[in-house]
Amino acid sequence: MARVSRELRTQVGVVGAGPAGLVLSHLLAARGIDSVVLEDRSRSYVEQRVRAGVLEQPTVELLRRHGLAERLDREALVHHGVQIAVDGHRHRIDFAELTGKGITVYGQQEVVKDLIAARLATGAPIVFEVEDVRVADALSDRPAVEYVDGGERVTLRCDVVAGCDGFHGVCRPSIPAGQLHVYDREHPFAWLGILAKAAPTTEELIYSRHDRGFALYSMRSPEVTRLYLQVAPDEDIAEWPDDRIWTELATRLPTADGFQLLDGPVIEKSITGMRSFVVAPMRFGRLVLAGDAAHIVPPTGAKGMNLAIADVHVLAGAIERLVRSGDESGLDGYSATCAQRVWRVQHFSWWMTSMLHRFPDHDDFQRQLQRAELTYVVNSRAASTALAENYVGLPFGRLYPEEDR
Ligand code: RFL
Ligand code: PHB
Repeated sequence: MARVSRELRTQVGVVGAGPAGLVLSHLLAARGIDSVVLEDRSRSYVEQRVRAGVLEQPTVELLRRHGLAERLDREALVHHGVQIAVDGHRHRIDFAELTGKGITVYGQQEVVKDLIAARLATGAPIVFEVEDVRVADALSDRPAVEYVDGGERVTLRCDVVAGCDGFHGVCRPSIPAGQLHVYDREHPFAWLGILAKAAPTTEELIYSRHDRGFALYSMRSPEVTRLYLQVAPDEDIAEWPDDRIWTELATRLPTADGFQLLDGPVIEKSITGMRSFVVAPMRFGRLVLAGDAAHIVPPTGAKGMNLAIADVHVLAGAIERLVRSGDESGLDGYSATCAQRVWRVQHFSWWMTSMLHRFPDHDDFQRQLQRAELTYVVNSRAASTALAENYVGLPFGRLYPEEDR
């Protein structure tokens, strides 16, 4: 049992040391605003957690502007296009030509490592392995995060609590039922992802539509490949020994132009369900939600981490206004400003998902429609440009400033 004890004070209590919470803490520090980041896992756990790999250009530019991209600029892979395979035929979407931009392939855990190291180097706090985290007094102007640290109960009193604790965190559920509108859709498949010690045999990602289901070829470095297979939503990972995974990938990925898969030892293996989820508003009094705590997209558009960072870009400005001059207008507008991008990205992620996966309830008619759409997208310059523009990332900030709603 925790002893009753300390009360601490900061300007912003940040719950969660994922991309949203860590980037927020840096954006606040750059504005001279203090924060404490609270994380319920250990440092090594969050630094090892394998997840996203694709950074949009606006994400990379933001990290660079804040001096957080030094290792990224040395080690990351910059891609100028993406490949889409339709039934064994490969097409290239040329981002550079269509948008003048590109994407950066750099593991989320590498971003997290860099953000943690940079914050700790300045002496700013991240408290790992906190327990029993709760949000208190969200409707007052002195909200708090209560938690247990090393057996001691702490009350962290703040001006704002930022709920950056992901989909399974405690901040969103601490908002009373009825205050949030929930939009939720589960998709009828999951992704089985592996990291393999095998040199990538192509320079760009390949998204592959195949009658047996979707497959994705990605990478992390010149030595490590990242691969995904569409599987059933309730798939048991024990049913997928490595040789079954390689056989399935070797069926779904090869293309008529000779692309071949190179296998190697599997270093990591996991299954992720696919969901589209949004809550609105992303605020309850002085508790604000950002990133996966407020919304989830299926990973087909490679958007989740980028969207989390776009949220906190807006949030940092809103918090600055509040703490500098007591002006709540930024917080008042936060959810509506984010909603435009959230729904744009939801649509893009759903669209990519719907074009590329095998749907268990689709009949031949729907399969032909799906093929027709994908074939159009890869052959039409206008449609390819729409895909490319969304994939490389729409500029941060309010998406459509003239749409005043
Ligand atoms: P995170 O990363 O989940 O971080 C939340 C943090 O909060 C901690 N936490 C708590 N801390 C304190 N108290 C509590 N009670 C807490 N409960 C939880 C957690 O331990 C964690 O450290 O959320 P954040 O920061 O919003 O970031 C979101 C991204 O992680 C997520 O959207 C992406 O990983 C999604 N995603 C992708 N995004 C991209 O932009 N590009 C991609 O290529 C991409 N690929 C992917 C993905 C996600 C995947 N999976 C595994 C879901 C591929 C996959 C397979
Ligand atoms: C990844 O490299 O992990 C990755 C790439 C593209 C996606 C999702 C994940 O759409």
